[in-house]
Amino acid sequence: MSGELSPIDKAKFVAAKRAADYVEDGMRVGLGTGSTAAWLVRCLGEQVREGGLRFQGVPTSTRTADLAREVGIEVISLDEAKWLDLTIDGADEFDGALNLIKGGGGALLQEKIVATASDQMVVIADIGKEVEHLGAFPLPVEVIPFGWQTTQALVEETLVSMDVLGRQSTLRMNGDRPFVTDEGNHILDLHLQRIGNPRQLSLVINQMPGVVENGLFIDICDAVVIGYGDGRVELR
Ligand code: ABF
Repeated sequence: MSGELSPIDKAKFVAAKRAADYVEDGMRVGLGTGSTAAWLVRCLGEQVREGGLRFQGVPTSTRTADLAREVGIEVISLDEAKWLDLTIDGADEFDGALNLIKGGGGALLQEKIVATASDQMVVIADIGKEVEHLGAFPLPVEVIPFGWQTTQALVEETLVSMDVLGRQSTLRMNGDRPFVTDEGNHILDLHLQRIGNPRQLSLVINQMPGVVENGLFIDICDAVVIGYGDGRVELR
């Protein structure tokens, strides 16, 4: 399945393949979004088709739902599952405390709901996602379309009193139109460079009217499976 891969894709593939070992018969599993999570879904599909693995998957986006069905995974909704044994998902950054920035793929809201409803969350990532301090990757904040510019101004104003280096934000675009999430919302990307206190920032951002959720995952991730371009895998 992996053929001839570039080092970055190999790193994603080996992390995903190792994390697939966490999935056992009878489990209900949250399936993440993004290119690393897509490798996971393909690996699990192969095990379902050829190895007889039986589990139910709860996708975190329409993209992942489509892929999961295509590779033969039984897909159910979160409300059908009610609670999950495990979620495996990618990330944009992770730090030493296993706090994360997610949402570069635009699916942070479903990803956070699904991960929070799971006994265990395992992140799969290439080593390039590891950081000392979160924030070099722009922090995605999902906002409702109504009055989004007012929400953006409020967010930027509030950042003045936060322990961050940058304060600019941009509306995520899809061509010449605002990007629209699976829930019909927009995304503001906050260019903070360095987040001194991710927990406090997350709480403050989520209190603002117009904000639906932000991409900081604090105390949600239990383990990170890290892939390297030479095929090595490491567990944090
Ligand atoms: C999802 O996909 C995200 O939360 C994150 O934004 C992104 C990571 O993408 P990739 O695996 O393609 O780097 O997991």
